Amino acid sequence: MVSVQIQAFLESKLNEFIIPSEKVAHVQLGNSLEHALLVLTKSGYSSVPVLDAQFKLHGLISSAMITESILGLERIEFEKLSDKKVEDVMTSEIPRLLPNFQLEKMVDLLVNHPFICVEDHDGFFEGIVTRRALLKQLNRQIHKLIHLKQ
Ligand code: 2BA
Repeated sequence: MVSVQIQAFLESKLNEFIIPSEKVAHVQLGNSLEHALLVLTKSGYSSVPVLDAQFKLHGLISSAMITESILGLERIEFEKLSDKKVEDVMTSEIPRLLPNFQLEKMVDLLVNHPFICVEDHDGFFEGIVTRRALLKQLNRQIHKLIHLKQ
C-alpha cells in the first residue's frame, strides 16, 4: 500500500508544484539595491529571482547578500543602496529546472535550496517550485495513507 501511495505522489502532475512567473516576486537587472530591498521587505521573502526585461532568468538575490554588500568597517553604509545595482551582488550560481523536470531531481535540489527556478530551453523564466509546495503534496499523501490504514 505504501508503494501505491508513493507512486501516486511521484505521478502527481509536476506542474502542480510550479508557482507561475506572474505570481513570483522578482527584481530586474539594473534595479538599485534600494529597490531590491524594498521588494524583499514588502513581499516578505528572504530571496527572490533576478530577471531581465525580457523575463530571462539571471540568478537570485537575498536580503543577506544586500546587507553584506553595504557593510562598512564600523557601520552599515545605507547610502550605498542607491549606488549599487542588483547585478553587483546577486548570485548567478543557482540550480535550475526545465519544465519537464523529474520529481526526483526537484526533491533532491529542494533539500538544500528553499526554492528552485524553472526556465524553458531558451532561458525564459517560467516560475518556481518551493519546499512548501512539495511538503503540501507529501502531507496530502501521508494523510491519505493514514486514512486508508484505519
Ligand atoms: P523564504 O522567504 O525564506 O520563506 C520561507 C518560508 O516561509 C516559505 O517557504 C513560506 O512557507 C513562508 N513564507 C515566507 N514569506 C511568505 C509570504 N510572503 N507569504 C506566505 N508564506 C511565506 P516556501 O513557500 O517553501 O518558499 C521557499 C522560498 O521560495 C522562500 O523562502 C522565498 O525565497 C521563495 N518564494 C516562495 N514564494 C515566492 C513568491 N511568490 N515570490 C518570490 N519568491 C518566493
